[in-house]
Amino acid sequence: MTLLITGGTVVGPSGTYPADVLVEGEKIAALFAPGGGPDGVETIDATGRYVIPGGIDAHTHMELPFGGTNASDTFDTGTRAAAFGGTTTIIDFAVQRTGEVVQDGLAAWHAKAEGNCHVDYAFHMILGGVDDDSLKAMDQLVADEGISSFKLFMAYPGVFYSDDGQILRAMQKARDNGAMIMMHAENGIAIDVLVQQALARGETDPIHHGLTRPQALEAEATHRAIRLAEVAQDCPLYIVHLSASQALEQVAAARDAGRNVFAETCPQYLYLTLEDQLGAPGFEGAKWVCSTPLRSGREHHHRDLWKGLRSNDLAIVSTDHCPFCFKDQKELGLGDFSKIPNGIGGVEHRVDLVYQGVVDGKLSLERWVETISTTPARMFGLYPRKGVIAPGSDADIVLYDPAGRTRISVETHHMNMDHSAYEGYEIAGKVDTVISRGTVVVADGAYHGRRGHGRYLPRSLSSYLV
Ligand code: DUC
Ligand code: ZN
Ligand code: ZN
Repeated sequence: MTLLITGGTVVGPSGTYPADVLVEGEKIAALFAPGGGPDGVETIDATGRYVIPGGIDAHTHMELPFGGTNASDTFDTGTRAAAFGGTTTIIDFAVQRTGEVVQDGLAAWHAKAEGNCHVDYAFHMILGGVDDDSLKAMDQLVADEGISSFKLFMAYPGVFYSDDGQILRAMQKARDNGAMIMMHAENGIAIDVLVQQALARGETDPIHHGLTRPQALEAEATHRAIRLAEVAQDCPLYIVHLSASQALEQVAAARDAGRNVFAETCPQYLYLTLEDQLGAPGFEGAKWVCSTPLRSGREHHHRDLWKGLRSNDLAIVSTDHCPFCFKDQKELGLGDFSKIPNGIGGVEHRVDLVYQGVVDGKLSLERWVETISTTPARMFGLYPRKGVIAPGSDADIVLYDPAGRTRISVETHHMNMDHSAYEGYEIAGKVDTVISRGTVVVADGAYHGRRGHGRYLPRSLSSYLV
């Protein structure tokens, strides 16, 4: 099918300019000066809209078994919600549990996703146990499976935790095979001591989840990860869900020193706070229990994170989409905050929430597109197939209406959650039309996509490495 998108303003890494975009089949075929495209083809009028590459959410957890339950979005419900929000690619985390064969964990993730996704998907691999076998498996996944990034945890002892020796070995392997090490940087051993002490004092409310995970323990782990990567001869390192000013200082210092260190943040750390959300009365705050935790609004985390996005010390905004319903799931932690499943759902709202930063004068239009699409594609080996409006790229295209408005609510969202972390938020801007590999999947607020349209994307190495 041939489709011409006319009258819009293309936004991408090379700037913002009026252009008509020709789509042939699943690919972008050409860009024309306005009015320069062929006649007699199906046309979408994008007048007054931004034409941007489909969003890439580089951090999701569909169906993750965690905290005694499973994340409530399946690949079906979660990728459909992603499409509604202008995200046309997700990179989810396949899981190797401690004692499990890495390839078995990956096969289980393929089985969950295959035939169920509405948009394209790729995988990172969580290593829950670093040993001789999993180190060997890293080479095989990079060479044969299109998986070029591995997540390790300095938190969650007894679940996903790796000690410093394991981390160093995985980093040395990544240095050799070109993979990216993604790090959950929180000192989980120290956090567990604080958690036990808080519970012994009778401090059981959700806010204590945040108070027992102080930013010093995120900054310390971030620093340690950076130094371990240095010992591993500057292994590429990507800090996930960075939430705190002091952790950002560590990343900025490493980047100033020319190191292969990158980081992402998430909308929850740009908008929500420990006091207002996690500290909501009664058990309500459980909705916002996630790790790393929301930070204090009395400090300057929001300001510093937006600045980090401008300066590229923070390269990407991902969601860490890990939804749990309040009823029966978050409620597992009634009377004990440490039993609340960790996670916030937001895959549907990232494109809008970061656009609000443009409206508020905190980010340029181009930086918006970079942080939600182009940089994730480059960081994780999907560029230029994804992340750019250019001939030869997949026709993953979002028409974004700056004059529209988005109101976020559980009443209207499409994620499989019984609450919204952003209930009542109003965004000046709106996802208007979403195209995934040449197929219109969302238009006029209605869904036209289908389960099974989304394909697995084998990835190459990061474009940011020399
Ligand atoms: N943090 C969360 O909040 N949920 C899933 C895993 C993680 O690291
Ligand atoms: Zn994590
Ligand atoms: Zn995560």
